[in-house]
Amino acid sequence: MLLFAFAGYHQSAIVRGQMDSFESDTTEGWQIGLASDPNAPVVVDSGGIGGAGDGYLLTQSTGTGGPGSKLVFYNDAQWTGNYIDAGINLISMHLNNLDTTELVLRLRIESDSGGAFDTRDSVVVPPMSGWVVEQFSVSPNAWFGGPDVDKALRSVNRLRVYHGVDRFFPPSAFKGTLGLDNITALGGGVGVTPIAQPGDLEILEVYPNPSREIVRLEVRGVRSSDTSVAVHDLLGRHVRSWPVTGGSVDGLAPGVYWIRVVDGTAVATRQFVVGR
Ligand SMILES: [Ca+2]
Repeated sequence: MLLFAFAGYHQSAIVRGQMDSFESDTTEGWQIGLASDPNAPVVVDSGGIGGAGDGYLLTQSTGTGGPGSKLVFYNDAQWTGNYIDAGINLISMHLNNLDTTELVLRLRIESDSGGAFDTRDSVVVPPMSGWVVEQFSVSPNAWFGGPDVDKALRSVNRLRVYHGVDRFFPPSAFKGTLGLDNITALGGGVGVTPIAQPGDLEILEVYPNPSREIVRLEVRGVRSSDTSVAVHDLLGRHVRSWPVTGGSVDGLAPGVYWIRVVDGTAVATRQFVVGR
């Protein structure tokens, strides 16, 4: 499946549709900065949202003071770059709170030229949650900080994920254990205007939507002969492969799904609904 062909390969700047799935035995650049720290993120090769054999990223903090006391980790590789031009307005993650304290998660971007910003809204993950799917808005109005959010989003040097009850960084020491999987950069989310360049790969139409039998797609910007369409459920499971013109939803449970079109190195995603 083409999706896995990209696992383990990372460009140096963000691209719409990129996904960290932790199937390559590396943390895919997620770190806390100290290789010697006992609580640096690690990859667990089984027990992700897909169950046995599905790898995920495990992060921990002690809450006792000193290195590794706070649940804060970051990436300064494939999650850097220009979020505006890449058309990214959501970051989706599969999360599993493996401890007995509620997690209040936020994102932080740091830019050498635009300053540092934290997400206004947090994602709350209940104690011992099991795997859940959450999305962070990364649109310009999702952030507070300073001085220049547009400049920061165009030149992100570091993306952090952290537990912080208050909107202050760095957060307090905290004892937590969090699993993450399928960290995905999305554009064109519900209620958000997609930012597209003319000629970019884009799913223009999904119809009918909601769909019951056959879904037809209108895709703009296909340039290569190596194009695939995959359908995923909200848990990230691959449930269908279609030609670029669309396909059948026969047998799929009613609910929300993602369509992911891959054309060479370009990726476009869009949500649709399977009706009853
Ligand atoms: Ca995985």
